[in-house]
Amino acid sequence: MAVSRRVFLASASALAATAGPAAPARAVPEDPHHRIPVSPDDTAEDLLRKASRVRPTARQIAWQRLERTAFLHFGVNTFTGLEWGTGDEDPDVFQPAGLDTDQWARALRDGGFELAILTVKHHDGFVLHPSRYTRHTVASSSWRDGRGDVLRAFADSMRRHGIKVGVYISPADENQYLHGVYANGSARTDRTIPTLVPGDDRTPPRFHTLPATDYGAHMLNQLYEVLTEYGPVDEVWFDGAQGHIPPDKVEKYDWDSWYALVRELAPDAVVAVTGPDVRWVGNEGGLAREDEWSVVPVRERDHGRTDYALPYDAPDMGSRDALVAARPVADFLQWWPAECDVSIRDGWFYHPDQRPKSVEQLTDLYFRSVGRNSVLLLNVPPDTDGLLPAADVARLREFRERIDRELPEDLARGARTSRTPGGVTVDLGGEREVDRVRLAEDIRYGQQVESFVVEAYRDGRWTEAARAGVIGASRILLLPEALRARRWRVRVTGARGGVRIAEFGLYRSRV
Ligand code: FUL
Repeated sequence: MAVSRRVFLASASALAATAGPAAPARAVPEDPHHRIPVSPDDTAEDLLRKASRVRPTARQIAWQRLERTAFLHFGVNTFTGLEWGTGDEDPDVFQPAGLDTDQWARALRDGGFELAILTVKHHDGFVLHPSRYTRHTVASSSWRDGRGDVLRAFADSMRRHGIKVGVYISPADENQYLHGVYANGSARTDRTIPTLVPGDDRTPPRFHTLPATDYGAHMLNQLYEVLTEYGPVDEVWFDGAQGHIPPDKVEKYDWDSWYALVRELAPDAVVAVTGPDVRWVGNEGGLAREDEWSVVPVRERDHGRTDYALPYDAPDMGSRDALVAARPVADFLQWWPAECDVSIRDGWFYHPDQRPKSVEQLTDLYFRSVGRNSVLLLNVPPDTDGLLPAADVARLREFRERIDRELPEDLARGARTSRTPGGVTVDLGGEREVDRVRLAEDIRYGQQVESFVVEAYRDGRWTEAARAGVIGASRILLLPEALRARRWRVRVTGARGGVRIAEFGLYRSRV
């Protein structure tokens, strides 16, 4: 696998987790370096100094190393053909007769994926496990006589195949709207989680008291089920959508309470997208910016929600200019690395008339996400049989094989390496042809590099091979043509603070 092949010059060992007690709910307890307060009075130099001091949490470091992660959109929409359901579907439409989550896991493993996120609940409110808190679930379908549990099968299969488990739990819930729970205008009051129901035989080690609306409590109870009954979870993915409810209705999400419960029950999980740990890159095409910063200016909104200080799709999220542009509105500079979500097909859910993207398209997406300091989140939707379609399975394997050929053996592995304050030089011991360069900063010390050049020693002098901006956790450069040289170096030409290069890999592609 590409991840294990990567050579780190300084290994990024795990830091201690920083989870805190869940109750009472409050803004997410974090390492003080995860985000640093800023004010409109800060000078440009103050902002730069603070940006240089921001650090990732242990769970973010682990997440940024995953490289390739997968999304599985699966639910009633798979059977109705919709992308957004209505909440009043007949649960009996859900009939994945041939469900085989081991087939999903094998295909994802073969595609080089390290984590997979299942839509446990999409905006329609249909839940893929037999929840105690709604009847819009697999248990109301005649599939497997109402005893089916897709979340259980998914989580077990992924772990059996060494893939980490993530859950998508839509905050928007059309079904709960129809039942008068979602957006019902109820007050935010203290709730006891889990809320036991008649016949409930759970004996929780402790109950959590968290402020929430009626619907907020419903979400908390669902989170409690998912995070206590299905083993360890490594990513909780919250969308920000409100669903198709009348414009005068709104559910003000209890983000602080939801985050506090996740931290308590799944301390290693990153909370993604509408969450403090992982930032949506700003498009659903899987494309990161050329210079993608993990340290970005943010605002804190609505019960602790991390929000962009600049527009979510601003072309520049974190340069010196961006820090200054955000100054009037920013509350913090935060470690908020980008995740690039995109579907292998046009839709998020399976539609028989759609086809998977080509290997060339997927490879291009890889270089524009993983190659640009981001994590790729590729959606591969299961079909109405409950299987990943054969064409997609084949495409995933071809994709992984192609990346293996794009970045085969690292020629710099084991090479003589010398370090200077401004860079790293490697001596390959003999002339080698190189056309791909992979770099990483040791992000335990933040993201510092603003510009750098890669040079090859040719004809008695250092010659520029490539020039770029940020590095971060992962930067891959494609050289316009293969160059032959014995000595190679990376020279940092602009930085915010002390730079530690963790990886300087040199490759000759075989494509
Ligand atoms: C969006 C949702 O509305 C889509 O249906 C999909 O789940 C995507 C990943 O996030 O905001």
